[in-house]
Amino acid sequence: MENKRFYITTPIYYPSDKLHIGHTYCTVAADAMARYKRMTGYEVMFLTGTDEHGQKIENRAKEAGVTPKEFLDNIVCGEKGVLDLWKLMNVSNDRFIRTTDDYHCAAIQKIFRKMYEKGDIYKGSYKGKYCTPCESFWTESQLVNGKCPDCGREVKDAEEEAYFFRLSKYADRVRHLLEDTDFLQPRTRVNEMVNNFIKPGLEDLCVSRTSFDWGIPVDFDPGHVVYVWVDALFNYMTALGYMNDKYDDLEKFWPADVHFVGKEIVRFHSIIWPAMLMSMELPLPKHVYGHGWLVIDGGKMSKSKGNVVDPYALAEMFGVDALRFFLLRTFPFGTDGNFSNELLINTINIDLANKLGNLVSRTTGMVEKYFGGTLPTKREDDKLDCELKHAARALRDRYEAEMEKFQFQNALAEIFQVIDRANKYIDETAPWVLGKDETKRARLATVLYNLLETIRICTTALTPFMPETCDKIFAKIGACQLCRTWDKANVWGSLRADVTVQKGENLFPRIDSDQALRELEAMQEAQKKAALPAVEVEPLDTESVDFDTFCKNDLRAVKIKNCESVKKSDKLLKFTLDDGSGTDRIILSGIRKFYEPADLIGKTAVAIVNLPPRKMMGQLSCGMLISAVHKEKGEEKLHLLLVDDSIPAGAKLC
Ligand code: ME8
Repeated sequence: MENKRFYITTPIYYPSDKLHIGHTYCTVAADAMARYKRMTGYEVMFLTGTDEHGQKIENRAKEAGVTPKEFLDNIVCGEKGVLDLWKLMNVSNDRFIRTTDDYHCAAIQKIFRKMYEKGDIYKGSYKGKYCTPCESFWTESQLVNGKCPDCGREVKDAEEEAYFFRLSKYADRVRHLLEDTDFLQPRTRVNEMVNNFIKPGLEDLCVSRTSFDWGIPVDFDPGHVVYVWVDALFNYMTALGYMNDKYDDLEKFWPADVHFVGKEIVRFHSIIWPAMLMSMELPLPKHVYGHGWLVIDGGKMSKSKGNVVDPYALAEMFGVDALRFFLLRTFPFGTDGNFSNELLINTINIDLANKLGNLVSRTTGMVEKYFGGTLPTKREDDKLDCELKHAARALRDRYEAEMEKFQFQNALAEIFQVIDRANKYIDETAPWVLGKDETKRARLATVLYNLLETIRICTTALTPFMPETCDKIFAKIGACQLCRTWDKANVWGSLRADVTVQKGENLFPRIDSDQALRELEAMQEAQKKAALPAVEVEPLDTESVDFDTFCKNDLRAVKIKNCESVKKSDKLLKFTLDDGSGTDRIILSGIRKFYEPADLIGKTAVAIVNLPPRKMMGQLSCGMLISAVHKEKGEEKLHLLLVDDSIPAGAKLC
C-alpha cells in the first residue's frame, strides 16, 4: 500500500533581522504544498523554524544591549516577529523548531560526538579573515570590498583551532547522488553543484569555532562551539525526535519528501547534508528543491540597501490571500523573480478581480437575479457545454501533475485556463439573453449550474494557495463539505441540482493602481530612510596638510552681536561679530535653514578671520563661521560651533 505520508521543510530562518517578502516566498510555497498534500489525503508534517546560533546573533544582541536569548525571543516570538508573520500569512506548519531549544542542543552534541568517534570529525586549524572589533571570522567571499561585511573595517589573516568534518570522504557518493538520481531539483542546479564544488575537489568543512560563545558547546572539548551547519541541518531530524525524547515521529516521517531551500544554500543541502547523513548512516531525504530569489531591479533584497519589502505592509494593503497568490502565480519557483509593485497590483487586478472575482460574482449574481438564489432542477444541455465540462473535469490531473513537480506557477496557470474558458462560456451562452425568454429557463439554469460546477472545481484546486478566499467562494456557491473535497474535484455534477447561492460582497475589488502605487512608494521611501544609518559623518580626509599651512588659518572666538536674515536669500544669515579688534566684522553664512537668527545673538562662535573678503548677494563677507555637519537618516544636519561664553572675543584658537 502506498505510504500516504509527506514530510516537507523550509529552511530555518536566521533571525538577525525582521523577515522580508523573500523569506515569505519559500514558506508560502511550502504551505501551499503541505495543504495540497493534506487535501489529497496525505498525513503531512510541515516543519519550519529558526536558526538561532552564531556570531552575528551574538553581535546583534550586544549592539542592542540584551542577551542573545532575549534578542532572539523578541525577534522570533515578539510582536511582528517570525511566529506572527507565519500566523499572518496563514502558514499551516505542524511544527516549529528553534535551534536553541534544549532537546535540539542535546541532540546536536550527541551527533557531533558520534561523528567524532567515527573519525569523520577531526581537530585542525581554521584560517580566515578576522575582524578584531567585531570579533568575527569571515571567508574571502563574505567580505565586502575586502572589508568586514558588518562594520566595513579592515580584516586580517588569522587562525584558530577548529574541528573539521571529512566532507572529502563522501565526494564520490554525493556526486553519484546528484548526477544519477533526481535528488536535487530543478535539474539545472545539478551542474552548478558538480562543476563549481565537486569537480574542483571538496574541502573538509569547518564545524566548530572558539572565537565566539553563542553556539552549542562541543561537550568533549570546552571552548569549542558547534559551527552552523551541523547544528542547522540536523534540525530536520531532531524536530522529529532524532536523538531526543521530545518527539517520536522519525519512523513515520523520515526520510523527508522534500526540503525547499533558496538557491544560495543548495550547496549545503545537496552536498554537505547528504554527506553528514551518510556519515551517520541515515537515510537521505528524497528531494532538495532549490528555488530562486525574489529580486528587486535584478538585485537581492537587503536591509542595508533599504529595499526589503515588508510582507506585513503588503498583506495589510492587499490581503493575505492575494499576496500568497501573487508570489506563486507570478514567478516560476525554480528561478529568480523580479518583484515590483506594478506586477503585484496587475496580478491582483487581472487574475483575481477581473477573472476569478468577476466569474464568481457574475455567476452567483445571475442565479440570484433570475432564480432568486436557488436553481431549478430542470435542465437543457447543449453541445456548447462539452468543452467547458471537459476542461473542468481534466483540471484535477493536469494540476496534480504540476503540483507534484513543485511547479506552482504552472498549476495556477492550469486553473486560470479553466477560469478563462468559463468567462468565455458566459459570452458564448449570453445568459442575459436567455434570461429574457421564459421558454429558456431550463437552458439558463443549465448554463449557470455548469458555471457553478466549474467554479467549484477551480476553487478546490485553488484552496492550497488561497485557503480563506476559497472557503468564501465555496460558501457563495453553496458547496457542501463533500463537494469541496479532492475526491469530487474531477466529478462533474457534485453540487446539488437545486443549489442555493449567495452573491454577497465582491471578493477582490479592483485596486486603483495609481493610488496604490503612490502609497506603496511613499511607504517604501520611508522604509528606505529608516534603513539609513542613524548618524553618518564624512569619512576622514586621508590627504595630510603640513603643519605650517594649517597654522596659517587664523581662528578666533567671536561674539555674535547681531544676526539677521539676508533679504531675497533663503540660505544666508548675516552676522555682526565682535572679533576683539574694536571694529565689527560682518560674516555671511548659509545656515539659515538650521537656525532662528534671534537664537544666536549673544553666543560665542568660532570664525576663520583671514580669508579674503567675498561678495555674497551684494554684501561683503569677511571670514567664515565654523560648523559641524553630519547626516541623520540621510538628512543634512548642521551645528554652528559655539564655545564657552567665558572665552573673550578675539581669543586665538590654536
Ligand atoms: O540561510 N527571495 O537562513 P536565512 C527568496 N539559516 N528567498 C529568499 C530571499 C529572497 N529575496 N532572501 C532570503 C539561512 N531567502 C540558514 C538556513 S537551513 C538548515 C539553514 C531565503 O534566513 C534564502 O534563500 O539567511 C534561504 O533559503 C531562506 O530565505 C533563509 O535564509
